[in-house]
Amino acid sequence: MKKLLSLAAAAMTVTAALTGPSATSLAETDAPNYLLSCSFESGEDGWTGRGGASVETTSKSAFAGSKALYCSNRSDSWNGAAISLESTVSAGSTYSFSTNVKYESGKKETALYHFTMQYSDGSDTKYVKIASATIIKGEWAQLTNPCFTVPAGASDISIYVETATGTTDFYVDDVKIADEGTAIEGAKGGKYIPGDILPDGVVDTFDLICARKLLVASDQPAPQSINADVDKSTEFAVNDLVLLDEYVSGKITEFPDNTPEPEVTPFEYEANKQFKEAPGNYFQRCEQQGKVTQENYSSIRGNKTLYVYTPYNYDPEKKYNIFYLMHGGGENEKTLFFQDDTMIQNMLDHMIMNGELEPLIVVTPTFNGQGGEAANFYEELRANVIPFVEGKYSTYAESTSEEDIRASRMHRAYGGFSMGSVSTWQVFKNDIDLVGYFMPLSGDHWGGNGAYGKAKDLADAVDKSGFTNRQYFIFAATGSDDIAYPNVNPQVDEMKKMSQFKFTSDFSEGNFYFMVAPGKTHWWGYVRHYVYDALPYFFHETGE
Ligand code: FER
Repeated sequence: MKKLLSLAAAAMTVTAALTGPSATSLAETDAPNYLLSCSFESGEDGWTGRGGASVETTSKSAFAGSKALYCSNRSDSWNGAAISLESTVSAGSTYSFSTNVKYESGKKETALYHFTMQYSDGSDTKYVKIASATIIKGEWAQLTNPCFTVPAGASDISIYVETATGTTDFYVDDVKIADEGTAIEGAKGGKYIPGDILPDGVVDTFDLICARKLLVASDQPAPQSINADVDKSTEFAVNDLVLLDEYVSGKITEFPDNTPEPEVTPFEYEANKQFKEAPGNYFQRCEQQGKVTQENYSSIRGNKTLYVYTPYNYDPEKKYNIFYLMHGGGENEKTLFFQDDTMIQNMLDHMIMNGELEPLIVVTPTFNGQGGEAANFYEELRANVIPFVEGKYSTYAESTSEEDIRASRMHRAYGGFSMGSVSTWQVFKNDIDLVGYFMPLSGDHWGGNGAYGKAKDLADAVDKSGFTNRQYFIFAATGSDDIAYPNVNPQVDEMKKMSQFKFTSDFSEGNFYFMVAPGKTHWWGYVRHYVYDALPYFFHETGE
C-alpha cells in the first residue's frame, strides 16, 4: 500500500505534459448558456435533502470556489441531494448535464454514484440515470452527460445525486445544465477506471507511459494510484505494468482480479451464548491430529519452556491466528496438553476437523519462573514470548518488531484459567496494543479496589490506549458454583455499566460477554468446555 501512495507527483508531471488543453468545448460557443448553475457559494441554490437526508453548504471541501453542498444523515442509498427543475428543462428536449461529487468517509475506497432524474409520466414516478461513475474516495469526480434527453411527457422533474449502495455523506459542487452537446468543465479524474492512470476516461498508450514512469518514481503521493493497481492486488507493481501493456496492445480484454483474501472470516454469532459441552469424543485422539511441540526460550524471568500446538497440515507459508492460553496457580506449561482433565489438543483437532474452528496456533506458556507471577506475565509476553513464538511460527505478524506485532493484534488472543485469568486481565490492561481478544476464565482482575475499582482500572487502561470498543473483545466465563464466581460477577456487573464494554456475545455489535456455566466448579474438566464455546467467537472482527 505504501508503494501505491508514493506514486504521483510523477503522474502529475506526466499529466501536465500529455494532457495540454484537453477540455475543448464540443459546442462552438465561447460562453456556454447555462440553464442551471449551482455553485453553492451563497446558499443551497434550491437544493434539498432527498428522503431523510440533510443538505447544507460547507467550506470543508469545494470543487470550485470555496464552498460545496454537503449531504449527510442518509438512511438509504437513494437518499441524497436533489433540486426540482420546474420549468428549467422541457420534456422531450436534450441538454448537457454535469455535477461534481466527492466522498471521504466510510470503508470503501471506491463507490458507485448516480446522477439521476426523477419525473412523473402522468401516472407513475419514474427514475432515469443521467450519468453514473465509480469514484475514488477523497477525490472530486465529474458525473456528466452532454446529450441527455428529458423523457417525452415528463412532469414534476427533479434531478438528484445518490449512491448505488450505502449511506456515506458526500459533497456536490458546480452543478450545471447547458445546451445539448456543451462540454461542461468538471473534475478531471477521480473515477475508478483500472488502467486509467493518466485520467482521461480511456485506457491507452499514454497510461502505459505514465505507468512506466510511476514504477520508477517514488516518494510522491498519487491521486490516481488506485487505477494503476489494475489487478486489485492493493499494490502497484511490475505485474500491473505487464497487464496494462497486454491490455493496451489488445492481448487481454480484461484485467484479472487478484484481490487478496479477506483477513477475517464472517461468523454467525449468538448474542447470548449459552454454555454447551464439547462432545465427549472430542477429548479422544482425533484422526486429523495437530502437533504439540516443546520449545525452550530465554526470558526476563530466566530460561523457560512453553508448548506450541500447530494444527493438522500446518503450513508455514500460511498465516494463522494465535491463542496464548495460561494455566492456573500451582500448574505449569504442560497442564493443558498432558492431563486427563485437559487434553485440549484433541478438542482443537476435532473442532478444526469439523469446521467449528479455523486452524490456529495455540501456545501454553507459564508465568512460573524467576520472579514470575500471574500479574506480571504481561511483561514477559511482550518482551519474549510473542517475539520468540511468532518469529518461529507463521502468524499474521509480518515480523517480530513491536510495530508488526501491534499491526496483527486482531489475529492474537490471550486467555487463562484462575491465576491465568488474573494474568489475562493484566494482559488486557497492559498489552492491549498487542492483543485483540481476551478469554478470562474463572478469575477476576487483581487491580483496583472493589468491583467498581477493578472495572474502572480496566476502563482507564482502555482510555489510555486510545482503542475504541470495536477494537478489543472479551469473552469471559466461569461456573455458577466456581469459587471465582463471587469475585468475577460483581466486576462484570460494573463493567457492563461502562461505555468501554458493550455486553453481548455478538461481537459484530458489542465487545464483552460473560458466560456462566450452571453448576460448574473451579476445574479444568469444566473450563476446557468454556474454551470450546468461546474460541470460535474470536478473530472475525477487523478492528476498524
Ligand atoms: C479468582 C482469581 C484467581 C479466584 C481464585 C484465583 C477464588 C486463584 C486462586 C489460586 O490459584 O489459588 O477470582 O477466586
